[in-house]
Amino acid sequence: TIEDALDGALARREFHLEFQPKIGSNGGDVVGAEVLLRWVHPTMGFIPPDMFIQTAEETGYIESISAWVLDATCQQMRTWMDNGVTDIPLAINLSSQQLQSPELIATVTNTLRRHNIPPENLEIEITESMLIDDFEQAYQRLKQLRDIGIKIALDDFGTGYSSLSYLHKLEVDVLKIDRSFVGSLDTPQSKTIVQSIMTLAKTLHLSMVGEGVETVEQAQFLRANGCDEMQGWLFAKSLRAEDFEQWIADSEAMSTAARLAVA
Ligand code: G
Ligand code: G
Ligand code: MN
Repeated sequence: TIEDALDGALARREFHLEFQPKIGSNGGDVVGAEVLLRWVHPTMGFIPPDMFIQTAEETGYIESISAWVLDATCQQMRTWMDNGVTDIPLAINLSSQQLQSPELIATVTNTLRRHNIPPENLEIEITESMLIDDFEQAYQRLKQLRDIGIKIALDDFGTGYSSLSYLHKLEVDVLKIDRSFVGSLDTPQSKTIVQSIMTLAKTLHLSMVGEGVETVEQAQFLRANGCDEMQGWLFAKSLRAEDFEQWIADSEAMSTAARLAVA
């Protein structure tokens, strides 16, 4: 069903992007946003990425969908810069197939150039599982992206293989600590794990993002332990472009408790 529905979905404009703000732990500035792909099918309604990304990879539709995500992201950045809305960097999620695609570097370079976006404004999120199949290949691709000036974030950190040798060799810029740890911060065990990951990140001079922050207590714990940035429903859900603009413009958009936690 998904496979049939994907056929022509892009041309029928069934996809849109949403943006989830990343908040600086000290001061509460909006320091970036993650771009999340959304698919609203005319009869089936909202279909989350977890339900179609794999099928899109298996059927080859991922190629055009990913190119669209990258293009629409850069176009949105250009619009926001031109209109003085914001010049924060945007982070896109990459699928494992894209990382293996020989065209990745050219596509990224051309898209950035077409929209006149500095490479520093684009961040790419990858997961550890994407490195398993062909590490050497992935390593070379990521190195090329970094050489261009694009930042690389390791997403869902702690859930995959969390191999220290990968971390050592890869030279990523950002570690995103998985929301399963943040969500269970009420246990001493989780606290210790999160603290250990943050120590690791600090030692390796990586920037840390806490994902899935939902409560003031979680935000306070992350901040007290040196986590640089946070993302989660405590601050904002993912928002459509026009809602994101409103959210940015409205200094009261975050709850008082959320603002105090990062003040
Ligand atoms: O917020 P959400 O439920 O949409 O995210 C579910 C998963 O889908 C996350 O792991 C996220 O990384 C992934 N995802 C979201 N947008 C994209 C995208 O544009 N491309 C790829 N490959 N994955 C995405
Ligand atoms: O795997 P990745 O980190 O790219 O996935 C992002 C996913 O996390 C998206 O599905 C997004 O909607 C979801 N998300 C973002 N903030 C929160 C949060 O505070 N709580 C929960 N439960 N999910 C969140
Ligand atoms: Mn992500």
